[in-house]
Amino acid sequence: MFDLSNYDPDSVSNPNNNIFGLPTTEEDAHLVIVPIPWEVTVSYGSGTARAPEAICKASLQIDIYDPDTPQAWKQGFYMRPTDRKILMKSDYLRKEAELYIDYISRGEDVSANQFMSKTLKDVNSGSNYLNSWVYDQTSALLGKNKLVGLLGGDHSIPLGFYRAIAEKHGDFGILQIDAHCDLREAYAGFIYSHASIMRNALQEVPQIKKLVQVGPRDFSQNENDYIQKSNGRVVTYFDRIIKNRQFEGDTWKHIVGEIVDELPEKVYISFDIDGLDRKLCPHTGTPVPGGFEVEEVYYLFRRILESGRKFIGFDLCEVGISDTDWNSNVGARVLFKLCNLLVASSLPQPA
Ligand SMILES: [Mn+2]
Repeated sequence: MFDLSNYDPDSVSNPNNNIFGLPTTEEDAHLVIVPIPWEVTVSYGSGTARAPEAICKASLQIDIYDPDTPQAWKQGFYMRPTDRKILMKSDYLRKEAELYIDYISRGEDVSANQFMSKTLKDVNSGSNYLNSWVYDQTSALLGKNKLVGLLGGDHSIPLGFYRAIAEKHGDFGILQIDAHCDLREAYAGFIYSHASIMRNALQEVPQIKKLVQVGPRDFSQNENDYIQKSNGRVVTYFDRIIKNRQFEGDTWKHIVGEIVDELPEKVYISFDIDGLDRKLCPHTGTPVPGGFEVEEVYYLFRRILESGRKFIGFDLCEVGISDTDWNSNVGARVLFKLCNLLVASSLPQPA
């Protein structure tokens, strides 16, 4: 078991330590964070593939104390080093994808161009490779009874993890915090686009019985129709509906009660950082005005935990990078909260 008898959380962080400055090894840790440095299909700003390293650096500054779950960190959190092969593959394919997006944005016909047809094929097979890689990594960790969280990268990354979680846990629900619905079909021809993650998840992972989306404020008619036709499998709390209810005097407490009631017993959190107000994620891939403060989302998480539901895994995606470390600073704090929740939820008594 992880021995923290000599660890003083109030001391200055040793930069050689792991995430949050903890002296943890993978073997010791109850929870393992797998960084996924991947952003091949991004349609706007780039940089998220390098977020895990920036977040790890920023995480050394965090105070190891969460009043909601004060004992949880003692279970040990560990983040694996970034896989350079995956990062290089992402960099290469992203360049190809950029040329392709530029080509189709001019209204050109892909099937008429051999080079572009090959590019599209390469990107899609690269995404397939990534999905299998994520599945292999995460199912091996789950097999060792580790708790697992993913750190992106763009929002296309968790599909392989959803498959692994489904095999381990059976039926579950996803709570998605996001400015977007991510229910598009093959955005720009990319089957496994960041804008399609939930569409693909619902299609390929039947154990996902419910998708509860909180915060979308930039979505298409098609996505809206898809939600309406989902027979309640997808329930969306749009930003404007939440805000309108609050303007009319409804409380966040009341709305959160409804959201919690929609969730099944086992809850997976898919946290796209752009669900927050942009001031908290200025360099995220696809920023949108509106969104939440962190405390509003933490309150929702707390209520889910108090309801007796169980968190089974998470991904945190779309955190940007910049010269100032503000994006990664917020990202590190959200990551710490997610780690604490997942561990607390796995203990017999709330930690
Ligand atoms: Mn998203």
